[in-house]
Amino acid sequence: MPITPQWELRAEFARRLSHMYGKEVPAYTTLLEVSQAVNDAVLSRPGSDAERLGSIARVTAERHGAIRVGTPQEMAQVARVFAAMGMHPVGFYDLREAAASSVPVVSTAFRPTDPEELARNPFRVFTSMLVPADRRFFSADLQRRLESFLARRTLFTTELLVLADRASEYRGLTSGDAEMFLTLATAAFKLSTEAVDRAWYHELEQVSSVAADIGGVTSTHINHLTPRVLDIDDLYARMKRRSIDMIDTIQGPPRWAGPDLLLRQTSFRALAEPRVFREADGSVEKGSLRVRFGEVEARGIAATVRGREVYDRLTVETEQAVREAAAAAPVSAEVRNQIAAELWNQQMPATEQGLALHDLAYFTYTVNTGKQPNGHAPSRSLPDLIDQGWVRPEPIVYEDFLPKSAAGIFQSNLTSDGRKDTTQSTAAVDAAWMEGVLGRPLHDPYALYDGIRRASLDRVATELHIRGPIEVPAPIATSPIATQGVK
Ligand code: OOG
Ligand code: NI
Repeated sequence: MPITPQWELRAEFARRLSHMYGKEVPAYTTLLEVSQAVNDAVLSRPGSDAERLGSIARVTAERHGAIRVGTPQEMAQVARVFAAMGMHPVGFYDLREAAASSVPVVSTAFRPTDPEELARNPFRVFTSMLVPADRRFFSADLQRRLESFLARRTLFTTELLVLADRASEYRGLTSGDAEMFLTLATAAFKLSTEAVDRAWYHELEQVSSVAADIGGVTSTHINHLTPRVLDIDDLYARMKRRSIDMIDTIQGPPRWAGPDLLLRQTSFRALAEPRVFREADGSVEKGSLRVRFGEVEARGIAATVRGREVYDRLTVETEQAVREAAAAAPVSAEVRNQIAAELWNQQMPATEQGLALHDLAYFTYTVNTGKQPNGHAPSRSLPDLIDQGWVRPEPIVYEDFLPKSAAGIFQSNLTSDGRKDTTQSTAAVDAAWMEGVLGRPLHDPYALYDGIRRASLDRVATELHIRGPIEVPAPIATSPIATQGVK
């Protein structure tokens, strides 16, 4: 019987979610149209090397989703549903720390990890789970009531989970099973029409609107779906011209002289959506909630641990310089970008060659066939091989997220700041704990990028007859995920 492979399940799931979300949130459809126009415009620029960071077929279909769940059991079930489609947990993000307002969640992202799978369809889902045990947000009494509310709900049917496990075991499903799996999986993320208990929702909203969105209702839903664009500054300008209420800034690196690095994101305000509420007297009333929004992103080259350190330092320096400038005059988004770009232009090499040479970003390497041996044998040092022109770098796309930007996205769309009592103890929740919840390996993003680079260097060593492994510069620190969770 013909088998629908996992990547086709993933691509079709992304298509169906996109279709469903477009019907639920019409502004998303506008965003897709504008994104497409931006990408077409970039590709038609003379000498465009836009496809250096992914084929246009990949980029056009590329989305990330965001979902939020309440309990370790729900997180473990989500992991089974995504594993069916070849999406595995990568990275640990502690939004409780990264956000200034009340965001009581920790997160990971489910995504393909192999380069071939990413090229087929890179769909990824940023997945957050509540931490009701964290006393900075929840009292013991509220924790107990929240956990018992969550324990009574079922997000994923047994039928869906059985099909998911079957897909993982056989690396795909027969066409009948595939259709059923996709129908059930998509439906699990549809906005529910069930009545929301007004008092309960409101009580949680006092603590955090994210807590209310997750634990105030008996189902889950896709929070946003994000297309990828090749020029996010152009997209931002076009959306503003259409009078769409965008957040103030593009988060992440600035527009600067060098190539796109990591991730730049921006979003527009949550839209009020009609929902039904159950009142204290048992009556049912119509109302609305503003929890979902639109987001768009531009992806750049993955940074190494060293590059990430420079990025984090530049982010801090930018904040400081913006604060200083703001003391004299209000700082517009444009001025903010100028301040950041100036720092970047001073401190970050502005070419792929420079980023590779200083081990700031990840590349795969191929033998430079134009290179004439000049009497010297190629050395085993990667910087020497780059510097002497033996190898050519090809960028590896950043496939993950940035906790500060994620916190900014959460925050910019909250209906209230909520409460956070920083004098209370935190719940000890880290990457190792998350791995236990998931019941499967939690991948370290740096290790994945490193593995892709290493495989290419091993091929180069064979071709150039270099004995022993090619040496990359020693990292200056261990990977952040191994120590304190991805910062
Ligand atoms: C997730 C926010 C993070 C991103 O792109 O950084 C995110 C959420 O709002 O649930 O999606
Ligand atoms: Ni997002």
